[in-house]
Amino acid sequence: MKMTFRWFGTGFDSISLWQIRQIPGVKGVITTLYDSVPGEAWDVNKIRALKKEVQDAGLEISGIESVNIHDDIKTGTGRRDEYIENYIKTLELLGKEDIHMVCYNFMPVFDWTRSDLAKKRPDGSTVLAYNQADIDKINPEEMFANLDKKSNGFVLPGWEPERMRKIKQLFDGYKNVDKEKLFSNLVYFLKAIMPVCDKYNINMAIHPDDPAWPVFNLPRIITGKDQILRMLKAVDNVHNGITMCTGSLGTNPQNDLPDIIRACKGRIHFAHVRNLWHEAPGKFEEAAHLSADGSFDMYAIMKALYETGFSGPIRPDHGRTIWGEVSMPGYGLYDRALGAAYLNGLWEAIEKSHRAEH
Ligand code: CS2
Ligand code: MN
Repeated sequence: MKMTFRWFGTGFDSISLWQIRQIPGVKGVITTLYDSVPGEAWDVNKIRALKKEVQDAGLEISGIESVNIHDDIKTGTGRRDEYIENYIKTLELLGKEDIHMVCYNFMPVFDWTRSDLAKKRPDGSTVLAYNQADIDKINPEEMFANLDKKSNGFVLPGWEPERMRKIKQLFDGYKNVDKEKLFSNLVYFLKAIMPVCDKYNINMAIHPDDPAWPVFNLPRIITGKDQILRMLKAVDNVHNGITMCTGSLGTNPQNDLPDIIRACKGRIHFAHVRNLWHEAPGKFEEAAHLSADGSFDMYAIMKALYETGFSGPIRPDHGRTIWGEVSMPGYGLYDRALGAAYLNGLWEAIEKSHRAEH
């Protein structure tokens, strides 16, 4: 594995590259052109400038999170081919700049959903949390307004205000799109982009749905082991892979995370490793990365990654807000740096005990 850190770019992130460079073991960043609009082809000069900025700071771009997908591709309208063409152009530019991993998601309308961005824990830290009962009481506009108020002034990934202003129209587009339709639109998209991925050796890494069940009656298709294996098989090319996001798949306690890792051997191109604490069905909060702080066995997760030969970028995921930091919720420096150090520690121990045994 290669330890990395998510960075939204100068002007969008409260953290700078020099801070990231000082986290032990972090070699690269996972970044994006944060102000790019889904559906548009990226600008080569902006990609090059980003790459230079990262390299000048002594780091590398280890992958892109995300190149977002236009809703017309997800719903399969007459314009999808045009947007897919643009996506292919972007992939081509990234490949030429020696960037070989792209994370994306296929969630309708919005990315991850939470009911609270700053739930207070007994130690005074705050975390992102989800309670289905709270979500059931509100509509998507209200949820967006609540989240926006608590975002500390940062644009949340996947919750760009321009898109959210069109939320009704976006929902309308999904009226006739059920799970099967969404799945076949994903397969259509993947088949169309595989040739450029083959040519430039780009690993596509779909991010699981978060939470791993339908929200606001919108279909969700990347929710567990069977669904993932079906997707991998439908386009059986090594460049069609996944982001193993423990925090997203783990929202459903039925998902056995180490088992999913083993089942997807060779097709995991990126890993988001974080912990959650399950309070009750449909009610969870994000925890520190440490196993003892949440519901997951982080050692078993890292061991499964190690034993399946995972060699891609990995990053700590959402962290708690601690020590008075003000940042994009989930994306502060302190707790994610603690997370990276902890994951590095687990990995070192697993690696050394394997070597001693063999
Ligand atoms: C991320 C997602 O913050 C998060 O939860 O893991 O927003 C992720 O970047 C996207 O779903 C990938 O497209
Ligand atoms: Mn994730």
